[in-house]
Amino acid sequence: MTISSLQKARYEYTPKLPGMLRNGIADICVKEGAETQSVADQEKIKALFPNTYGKKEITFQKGQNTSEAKKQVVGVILSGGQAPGGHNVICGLYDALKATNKDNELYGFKGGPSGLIEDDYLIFDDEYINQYRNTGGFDIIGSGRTKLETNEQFAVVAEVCKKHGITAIVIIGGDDSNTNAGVLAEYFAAHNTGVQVIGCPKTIDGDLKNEDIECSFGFDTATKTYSEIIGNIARDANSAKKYWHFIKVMGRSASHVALECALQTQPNICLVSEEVAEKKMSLADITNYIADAVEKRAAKGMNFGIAVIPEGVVEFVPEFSVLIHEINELLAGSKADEFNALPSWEAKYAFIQNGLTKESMDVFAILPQAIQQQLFLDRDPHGNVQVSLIESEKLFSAMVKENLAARKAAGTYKGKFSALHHFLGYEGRCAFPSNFDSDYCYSLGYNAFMLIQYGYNGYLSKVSNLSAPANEWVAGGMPITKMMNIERRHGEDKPVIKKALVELDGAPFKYFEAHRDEWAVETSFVYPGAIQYYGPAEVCDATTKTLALEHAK
Ligand code: FBP
Repeated sequence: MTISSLQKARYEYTPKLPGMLRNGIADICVKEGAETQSVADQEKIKALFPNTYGKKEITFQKGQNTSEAKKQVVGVILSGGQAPGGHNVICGLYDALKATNKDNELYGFKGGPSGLIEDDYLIFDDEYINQYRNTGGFDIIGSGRTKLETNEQFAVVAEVCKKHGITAIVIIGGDDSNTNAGVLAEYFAAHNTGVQVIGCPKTIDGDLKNEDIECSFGFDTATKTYSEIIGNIARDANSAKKYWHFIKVMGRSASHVALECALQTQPNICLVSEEVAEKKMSLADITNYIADAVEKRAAKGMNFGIAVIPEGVVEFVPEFSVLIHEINELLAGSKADEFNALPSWEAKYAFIQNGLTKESMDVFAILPQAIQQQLFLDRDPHGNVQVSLIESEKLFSAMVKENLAARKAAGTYKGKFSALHHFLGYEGRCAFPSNFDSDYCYSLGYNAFMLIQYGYNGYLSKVSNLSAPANEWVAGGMPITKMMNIERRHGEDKPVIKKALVELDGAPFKYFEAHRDEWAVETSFVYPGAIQYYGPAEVCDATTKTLALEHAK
């Protein structure tokens, strides 16, 4: 296998562990804290998790290891979208497991949760694992989006565990996967399987975050990668001075990624979906907001700029989500076939006009035709509009263009508007993890094994105090049930870990809000450059602005 010189150098990098995990396995002891309660709906969650509810929060400390000496056979899966650092979670887990007892074994189930159901696995050894240290990607065992959530699936998993003598499963995933990890832990406990379950918080979207989990891994590297690219585009814009760049960034629902990139690069515009929803902004409001900035900059001779658009924004525009809902209804069942059989776009348009309410038709009518067609063509297997595929960067630039044409006709705008479009997502999900993510992930994995070794079940590996140097990080675990509340999902009440959206009264948004009017009109771009792996700590170990602002005293 040919490898790059950076890859080779990264193999040699030693990830930094929290101070209390540094003295070797024999010197790690447990401190149990208070019993916990779920963040809401305590009675309901307690009833659903009789065996795993209310357990104590735990922290590791330096001190004599008092865990039981028994052979551990651990299974691990990666679940959902890729996030930089996943390999290091597995490396940390493996190293702690082998350092505890060289006969311990680590099984990697392939392709995500389905690997566990299908019993498709490999057993890690030094030679295999060493090729993945400090590298991006999930290709070490692959990932997948199968949900592990039914009792039938749990029963199969229990059989697979029994067959291999597996004592614990580690699930590396986002809010949904960790919710399911909690449900699986309860199932295992209720059925006396003796198998433990530990979760690790992953997702570049940054929306698995709460008072216990300061951030999910991968967010640091992905946002730094996108910010590098946005900064490079901004510098090109400022050099050529002739284009407005509309840049959509990943983040299926929450806008943490867009906001972090804005804090790093200071673009002229950054939409925040949560604000759009809170202020009930319409497409016209958003268009006007962007066009105002274009006009003001044009008046200063600056016919260029940067607008950052979060991937999920259109779903947060109230009138747009009503439209999507009506379209889903309009094409439900056999009506989709009727629609598809219509011979021309004109005939389809008439069908749509007939089926939508006047309010939704008004919204539909102002969309550029390419977006109108996209809403009816790109549909998921259930026939629903795939909102994440809507090219919102093109939608807003087309609407701004039209708006500016009207302003030109009215004589208020005399500039030139030429737009280019970008979508940043896959560019960052498998980047070489930053030092932060390399260290954080390795620590999460190492810590996950300590939780297993001390017999905990239904816990999320927790590493906190993350804005301080790694030596001061705090390692421990939190019961997953503590993070749960009841939400309505697919018409049913379900216990779930709450997805964290951007808080409009939180420090990162407040900072952005205080500066955005200036950034909109002036050219205040910041060019973060590429992630640095070697060099001064203030460059290489810097956390995200989000984390720094959230932790600022
Ligand atoms: P996870 O929540 O599973 O980590 O995935 C996040 C994400 O990267 C989103 O930002 C994006 O919308 C989605 O995955 C895309 O996933 P896919 O490539 O499977 O369509």
